[in-house]
Amino acid sequence: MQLGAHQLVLGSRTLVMGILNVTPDSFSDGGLFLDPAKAIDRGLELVAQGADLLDVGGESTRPGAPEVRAEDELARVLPVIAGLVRQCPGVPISIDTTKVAVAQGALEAGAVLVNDVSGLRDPAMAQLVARTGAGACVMHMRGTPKTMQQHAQYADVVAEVIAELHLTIERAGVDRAKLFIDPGIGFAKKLEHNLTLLKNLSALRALGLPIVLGTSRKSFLGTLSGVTDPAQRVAASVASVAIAAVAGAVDVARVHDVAATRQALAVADAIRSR
Ligand code: HH2
Repeated sequence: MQLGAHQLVLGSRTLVMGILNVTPDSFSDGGLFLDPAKAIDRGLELVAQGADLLDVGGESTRPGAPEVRAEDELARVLPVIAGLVRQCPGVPISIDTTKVAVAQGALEAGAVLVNDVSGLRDPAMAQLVARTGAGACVMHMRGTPKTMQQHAQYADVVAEVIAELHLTIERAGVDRAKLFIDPGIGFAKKLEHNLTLLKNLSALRALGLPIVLGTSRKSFLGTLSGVTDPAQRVAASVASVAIAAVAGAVDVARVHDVAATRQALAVADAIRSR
């Protein structure tokens, strides 16, 4: 996939998208990288650990997170994106936002992919992506981060997620050559839904688009493992990605713990390609 000047090779190994949250309140790393210099250093560290892309976000999407004004979100992410584009020009930068103004500012600063957890729901976001030729990740969610857990009701979670992603993509009308899809683990999903989706993730291949998977440090892993501190859920996170990779159901793993994930994926990808 061509993203700006970057050529992403999909399919030969699972790529790793390093998470860079420039927020005071993200569920696992809030406040650690709010200072732009610290965030840029963290981005460089993730690249040194083997991140193929960096996903920069200025607003937490954890359930019930307060909304951030576009100008505040821009003030958080722009210096970080500009710094990373300057210091690691070979690494594509993604902007994790649902706001058109933030996506536009980020693209102008050198980001090449819009990671929108609302799935390009705002027609202006879809138009921005279409007009600029940026890449986009369309994630499945119902409602908003504030309301999503009320919508976690499914008769057949896999079929419904596929059907809703299909509808969203059709409605957005953007170039499929630049699109990723994402099942939205933890977004309008209960434990049972996350597990069923993970077990059947390769069913999403029916949509014919590369798959991004974000399980990293999420609360369902805490429920399963009994580990309450999200930062300590590295083994559980890595296991979930490796299992999906062996099944050939993930193209890009969105993770906080890049080094550990790359180590596991070296094994998982080798097994998958037998
Ligand atoms: N998960 C989060 C945020 N953005 N984007 C995609 N495509 N897929 C995901 O699963 C996903 C996402 C939530 O994780 P995190 O960024 O670590 O936390 P917070 O939203 O609290 O900043």
